[in-house]
Amino acid sequence: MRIFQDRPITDEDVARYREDGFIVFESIMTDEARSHFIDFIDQSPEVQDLLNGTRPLTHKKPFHGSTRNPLLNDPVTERMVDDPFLVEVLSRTIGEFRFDHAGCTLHRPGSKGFAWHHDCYWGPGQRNAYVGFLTYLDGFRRGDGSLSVVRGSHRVQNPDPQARGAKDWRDLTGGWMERTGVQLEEVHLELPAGSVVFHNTWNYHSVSPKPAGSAPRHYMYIGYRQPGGLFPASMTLDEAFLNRQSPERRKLFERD
Ligand SMILES: O=C(O)CCC(=O)C(=O)O
Repeated sequence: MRIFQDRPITDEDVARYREDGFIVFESIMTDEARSHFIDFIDQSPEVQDLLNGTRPLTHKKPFHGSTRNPLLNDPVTERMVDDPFLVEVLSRTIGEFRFDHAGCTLHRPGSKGFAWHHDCYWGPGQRNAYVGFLTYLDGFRRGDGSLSVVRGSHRVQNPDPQARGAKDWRDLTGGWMERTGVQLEEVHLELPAGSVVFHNTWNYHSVSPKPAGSAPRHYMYIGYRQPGGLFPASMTLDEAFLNRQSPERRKLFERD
């Protein structure tokens, strides 16, 4: 099964990543791979529990069903980690890279979305790049679980974890625009099915709520980092998984 369409990474893409902190690849995933991942999400026990109402009601995000680690439970995800398209994006933007984590989620109508935040929290002395592929299996219309990003905000790098949950990204930048004179710009995306947003995790982003009556949203994430330190969400992979990887491939999963 091919996972991504052929799409060379251009110098313009790389320049956009450096300037904006993200690159949008519209409809880049093949329909076959999209259907596969949608079925994987729908059939996962966690999502089934959510849909059948058998999940405890006290759960923090009652409208989200996150699946088991897709990397350990789905051979196509296992293959996707070093898919030639992802490898080219990563090599051209951050150079050497390691797998960091992966996840799949079902967002149901009624879910609240996510307030402005970034996903990068470096430890002391840590400066390795941390990036991810946000994958929208069904795509989205603006205002219906849609992603907004702040162009150029990867430069701010405000490590304050309190940034999470603040109402407006301007509150999170700690006066960065005033200090530097560089204007940041909010971009509200609308994407067709199978689109991928590759982002620097310092980029501020938010997700709009999903209105009642809208279709469920199938979302997939795969994160990578340069060697140089783990992040809070970095995944530990089990021995059985690591043992079946070739020696060259094991490098991808090193925890350096
Ligand atoms: O669901 C999305 O579109 C993005 C999710 C997100 O903001 C995050 O995982 O940090």
